[in-house]
Amino acid sequence: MKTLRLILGDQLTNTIAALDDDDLAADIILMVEVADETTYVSHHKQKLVFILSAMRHFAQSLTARGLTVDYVRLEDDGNTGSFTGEVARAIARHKPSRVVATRPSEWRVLEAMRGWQADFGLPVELREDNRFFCAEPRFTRWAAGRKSLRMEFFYREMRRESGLLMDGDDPIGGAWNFDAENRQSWPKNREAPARLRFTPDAITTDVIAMVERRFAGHFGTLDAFGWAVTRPDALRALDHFITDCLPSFGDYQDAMKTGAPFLYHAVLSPYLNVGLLTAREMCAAAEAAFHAGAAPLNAVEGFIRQILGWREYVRGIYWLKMPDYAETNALQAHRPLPAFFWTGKTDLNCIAQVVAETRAHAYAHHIQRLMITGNFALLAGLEPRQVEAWYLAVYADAYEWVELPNTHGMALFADGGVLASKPYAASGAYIDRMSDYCKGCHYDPKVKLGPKACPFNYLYWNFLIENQARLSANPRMGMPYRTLSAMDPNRRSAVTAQSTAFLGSLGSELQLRVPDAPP
Ligand code: FAD
Ligand code: DLZ
Ligand code: SF4
Repeated sequence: MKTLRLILGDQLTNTIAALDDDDLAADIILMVEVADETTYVSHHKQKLVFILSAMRHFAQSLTARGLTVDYVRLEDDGNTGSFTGEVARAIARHKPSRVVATRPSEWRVLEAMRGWQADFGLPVELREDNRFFCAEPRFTRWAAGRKSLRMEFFYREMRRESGLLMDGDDPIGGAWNFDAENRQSWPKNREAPARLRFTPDAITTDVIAMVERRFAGHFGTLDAFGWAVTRPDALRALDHFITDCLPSFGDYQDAMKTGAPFLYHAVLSPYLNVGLLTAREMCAAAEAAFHAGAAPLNAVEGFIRQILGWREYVRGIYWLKMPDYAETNALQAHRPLPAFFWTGKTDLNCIAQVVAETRAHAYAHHIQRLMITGNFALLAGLEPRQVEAWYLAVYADAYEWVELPNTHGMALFADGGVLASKPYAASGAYIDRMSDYCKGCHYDPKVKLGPKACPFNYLYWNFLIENQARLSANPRMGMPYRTLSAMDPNRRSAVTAQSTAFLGSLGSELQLRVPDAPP
């Protein structure tokens, strides 16, 4: 039976479910570059180059395995621009008896695929994505009947089921979580380690030229493109992280330093999310480093928790709650995204630094995303949909299944507390403690009101005032609301007045998006 096997751009794994059969000799493997995917948000240029080049290299590796690959490029004649259109054309070309695919990672693509069997008049088999520790039904079972879906409890079950860092039924080291040791700021004279980057080969160079030509108006630069685009290179990046960075990963996980975007972070999420690396092998490599005495428990547990805990958990929440999840706006935030999210032109130095690094690398680490841009968007009451479109566009690792819960739930509290027990709201003092950004800033994090006051300071109190009816009953917000109620009424009015003036001066989103057409 001749089968058409579809592999999407984030399914670049040799053992992907759609290829899981004994005899693939008569089959056609279909991979398609389509305008729908390259333009549903204004993807960072590096994200486009990374995905398209990784797809082309993956197709080459399948051909080298002796498989037949039908690869459609973005600029090929007749390209319809959609997955549905390209599968229809491939069916007409190859006349298969059935189509096999792995379930897509995003809701909008699954919605389109659900109609294929009827549209094409032949069997379409969608297989469970086997690259996650926790299959969707398993997460649904975990969530059933629970009042609160906190990550920590889910994580413990995943530890038990995977056996990672376990000593029989107990966690190695006697605790599930060593975060108390993981909150250090960056020491003054410490240098961040050099990171492995990869020189573009001929395939990547071709894609860079195409992206520069076709997506000139998209956010980001390609000057520093150094992402791995093959599995062997992604494995080298993993090896480098485990040896040179993992030992200090935990200690400085929350630190931020000007001009040093990566610190001891893995910088592996783009590879993991497209399938060049797997979650199991990343966790196993970290665990092996611990058992070999090469990395301490606080670092290894912290790293494994990000993948086995957070990553699996946000995916579970996404599929449990979509499509309604994306529609909520629990804090009724409606202000437009300021243009400086795209231009970086702002005198708030922390934001300017994070946007500049994002533009240069299509990367920012978790605390930059959560506590700088995310915190600002939360305090300023920016419209969730606009903020989410920004996060989905600008990071090389961004796919809705992982971006949306992190932005909508964790950063913006737009889900009303499904994911986080309280909003991650912080004033300038937090940013000053965890970074060196404030030293180069026009504003002063110690000043609360007036022209030199850090905007995060008055916006923090203004956020509490604006959301008093929605948040004051939250037991974890008791302390800030008690402080607010003790605030001098004149001071409270001054906070509101300065916040209103500041928010009124923000302006709105620049339209950077250009039509996906060659000049
Ligand atoms: P490290 O900090 O070194 O962590 C190791 C790995 O753990 C990562 O590679 C990643 O796969 C995983 N991980 C860590 N934190 C999370 C998390 N909260 N959710 C899921 N996986 C996690 N991550 C994405 O992969 N794609 C996104 O689109 C994305 N959007 C985000 C948006 C916001 C507002 C926030 C606050 C976080 C977002 N994250 C996203 C999570 C996290 O910031 C990135 O996974 C991380 O910064 C990737 O860099 P790294 O590989 O150096 O990670
Ligand atoms: C993100 C992306 C981009 C930019 N381009 C493509 C593409 O041309 N072809 C493709 O198969 N996948 C691409 N992707 C990844 C898809 O958006 C991703 O696989 C789906 O959203 C999964 O639901
Ligand atoms: Fe950001 Fe405020 Fe620090 Fe400036 S002073 S860098 S705005 S936190």
